[in-house]
Amino acid sequence: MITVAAHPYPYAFPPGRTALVVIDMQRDFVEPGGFGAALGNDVARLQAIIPAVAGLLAVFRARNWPVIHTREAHLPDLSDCPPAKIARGNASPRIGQHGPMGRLLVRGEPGNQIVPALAPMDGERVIDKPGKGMFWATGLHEALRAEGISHLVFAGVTTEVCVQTSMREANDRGYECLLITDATESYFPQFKAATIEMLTAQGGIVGWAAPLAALEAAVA
Ligand code: TIU
Repeated sequence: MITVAAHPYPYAFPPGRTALVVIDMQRDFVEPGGFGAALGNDVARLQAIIPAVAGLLAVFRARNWPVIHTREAHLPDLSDCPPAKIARGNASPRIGQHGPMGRLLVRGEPGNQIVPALAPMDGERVIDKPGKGMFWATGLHEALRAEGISHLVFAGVTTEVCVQTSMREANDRGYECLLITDATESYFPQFKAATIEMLTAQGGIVGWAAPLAALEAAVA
């Protein structure tokens, strides 16, 4: 086991049974003209974590530990997108409509691709998920169980939406979860802080949190 200095207490993980999950570092959320911007958000905050996420990817890739990337993505006919989700937020443009990076949150569109600096490498799993959580309608739990994965390290955006939902889904399925605090971000700094506090309160009710440096020190 490798032990990371984490909050609320040290996080121990077994190499080989631990995967990195990078949530939704796609142009739709991180670049101007995407879905995040269409909802009225300033995307600059999210761009700032790209170097930390790259550093986290480097830790896992250097050791050939499994890496999973997710994208929030719908089928071109939107048959996997509930009408309530399309209507929500009164965004302009909406999910499925055209923006400067193609149709918003639609599989295969330029805006749906992971930012080039964090592009998936051969052999890394890429999950297109129709929901905020990574287990809803993806089959991912069955795949991870078959591979013996028991621990998940989380990064990506946004902290309180897709990252938190995925970490809660993972916790309910029995995974031991660590969130890397400088490799996740929200459009709202207060929501990021509150999310980390909520996930780790009550003795780590959902999981642990630690900065990238703590993980790097633990694996060195
Ligand atoms: N709006 C927002 O904060 N997030 C999302 O819609 N999706 C993800 O977090 N990926």
